Amino acid sequence: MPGGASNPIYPTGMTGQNLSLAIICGRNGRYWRSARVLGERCILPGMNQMRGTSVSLWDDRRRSVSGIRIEWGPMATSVSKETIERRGSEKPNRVVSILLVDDDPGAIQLMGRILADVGKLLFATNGKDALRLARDSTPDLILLDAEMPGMSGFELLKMLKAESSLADVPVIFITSHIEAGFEVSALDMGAADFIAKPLRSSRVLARVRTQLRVKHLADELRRTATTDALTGVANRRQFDESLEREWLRAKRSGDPVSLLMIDVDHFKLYNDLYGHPKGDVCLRHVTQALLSTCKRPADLVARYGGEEFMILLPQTPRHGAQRMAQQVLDAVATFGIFHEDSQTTHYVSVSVGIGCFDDASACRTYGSHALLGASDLVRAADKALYSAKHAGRGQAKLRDIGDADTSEPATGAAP
Ligand code: GH3
Ligand code: MG
Ligand code: MG
Ligand code: MG
Repeated sequence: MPGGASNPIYPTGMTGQNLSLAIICGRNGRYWRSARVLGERCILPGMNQMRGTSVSLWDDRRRSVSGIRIEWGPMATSVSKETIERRGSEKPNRVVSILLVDDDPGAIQLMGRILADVGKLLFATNGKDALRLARDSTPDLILLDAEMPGMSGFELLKMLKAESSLADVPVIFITSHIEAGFEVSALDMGAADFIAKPLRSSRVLARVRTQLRVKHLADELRRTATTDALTGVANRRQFDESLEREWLRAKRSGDPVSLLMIDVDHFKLYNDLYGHPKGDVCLRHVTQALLSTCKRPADLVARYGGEEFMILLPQTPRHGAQRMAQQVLDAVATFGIFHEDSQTTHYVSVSVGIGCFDDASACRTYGSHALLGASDLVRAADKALYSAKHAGRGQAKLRDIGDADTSEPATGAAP
């Protein structure tokens, strides 16, 4: 392996060409990336030093490119076998945040000192400020004084529990009341725990740490219940819930909504040729490609099942969805995952079915969309996908929600 750390890969005389790069890691790994030759330099998206690896370049017809000089060195960003396998399940380490609410600044100072090393602390001396801070930052835990002028701790607790985004934030009540009845009503209202004043640092720390542990486990449980284990994106359950919500919203507001159903082409052949574990890595790469096309926070990428994915596009009319579909096709092609047995291209490709509901939907004009459901949008996308497969794969087709059950032909997806 050529080892000059400062030597990039220089194909010669290949300017403007797309090449595939095989990276062979030790005995058991082989990854394909597409590379574009700009000037003299071979640009490899997402590549950096990979120690102990060798590389080869191939042209579009899978011939080893002759007359080129391949040297190895650091490139722009890094990808390693571990990185590829971890992709999709990565989660950055997050600092916990705790909101302290008490009308007595002395009590806040004391709690602040006790909890200084536990996480990021936020403070409020009345219920109104506390509610605003909680809405803005969704803390991991709230320590709440029961007796405050204006909005009491009990009133604030009731409001927190009524907001879906804050209902799961544990609240520890702090009070000088020590009667059992007081404690029971706080717990009945949804408080997670109870600490009596005067505050002792060991007791506060132990109770806070316990609640943070429970909260972490509950968050993990929620995450795994809604996340696809292989790819890290939303699973079928989360997709179904989001689609239902967005469809009801679109029906009510009249906003458009579109759906891309994406299916990997000839994926059975990919598994047959390279084996299931490589097939899994390929699905992760396809997921990365799909994620790279989503720019808006409301867009949702989900694994629908097997090698089928969905991208839910709220407030997106058909021309926007058509543009997105083209970006999806391009993004998957840019990954340049070699698929020698594909009957479409020699790389992994996808077909896309677009289902849409927007101003151009005839059902809107006649008001019949009131009778349609979220499943009609899925059926429209599914039928469009079938047309894309039938037309030769590696392309997108579009179908209006109103045509989910008609024999109207799907339209091509060029924006
Ligand atoms: P088409 O172009 O018509 O979609 O053909 P296809 O081969 O992609 O479709 P088919 O439905 O015949 O095969 C889908 C394959 O996807 C078969 C199955 O083994 C594979 N698959 C489904 N889920 C997974 C998975 O989680 N990992 C891997 N490696 N393969 C999977
Ligand atoms: Mg007080
Ligand atoms: Mg399929
Ligand atoms: Mg398929």
